[in-house]
Amino acid sequence: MGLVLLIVIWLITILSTYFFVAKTWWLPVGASAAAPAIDHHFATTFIIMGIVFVAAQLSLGALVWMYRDRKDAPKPKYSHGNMKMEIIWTVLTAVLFVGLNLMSSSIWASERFRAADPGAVRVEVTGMQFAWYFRYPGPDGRFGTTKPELEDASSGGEGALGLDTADPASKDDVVSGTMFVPVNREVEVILRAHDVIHSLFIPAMRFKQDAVPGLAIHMHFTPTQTGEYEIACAELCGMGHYKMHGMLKVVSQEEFDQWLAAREAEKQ
Ligand SMILES: [Cu+2]
Repeated sequence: MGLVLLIVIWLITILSTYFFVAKTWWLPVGASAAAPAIDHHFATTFIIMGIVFVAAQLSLGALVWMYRDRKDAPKPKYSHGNMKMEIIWTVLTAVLFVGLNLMSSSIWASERFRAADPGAVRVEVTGMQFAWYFRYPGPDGRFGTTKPELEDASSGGEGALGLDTADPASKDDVVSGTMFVPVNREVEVILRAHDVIHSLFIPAMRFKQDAVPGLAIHMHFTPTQTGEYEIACAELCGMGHYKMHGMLKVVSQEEFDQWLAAREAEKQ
């Protein structure tokens, strides 16, 4: 029985490790400025944790076999544990955990705590059950007022956001169901939620941030490759969570200007 367990434990360990080493299911393309640093940190974490995982599982299998039930086995002894060992692995785990956090904190800070470039494209992203809306301030550079009493999710677009058309600043606001941004320019995301907590997740941008009702959370990222990328909601936000899906289109500055101008024209 000890041998069977040893084989099962080692097989699971080797098989699961293989998929990570062979990168069978790996990250999608990283198309933002922060992607290389994030991926590097991700890989470092995986290698360190992978070594710990493989070592722990291999010794588990070996110990199961070494201490299997045998006729001539020595009598089992009760152990109170080993204080020294407890301290060593608790400290090691703490150092590893805190160290990995410190190593990555500058990446997080660069997208969250550093203010966005003055020339960044500002996009207000609103999550609601179960859609994402993207609002651009238009030529005046100001977002118009939104009012909760004007919100009507069924009307979609501006109506869903509760845009107050009486406010002059709202006249040129553009609301879209698809996120358009120009390539190689910083995008300042102003993240909001209407109802529950959602999470804006754009895997190709290595971007993920919760949207919390009552807060306007500022984050920024810089797309470096044109293309179409998936947007998902990464917070279990209700029955329709699975279909809370959107698209990010990273285009040239020219195409972006044309798109925005066309949306403005539609409004007139
Ligand atoms: Cu959601």
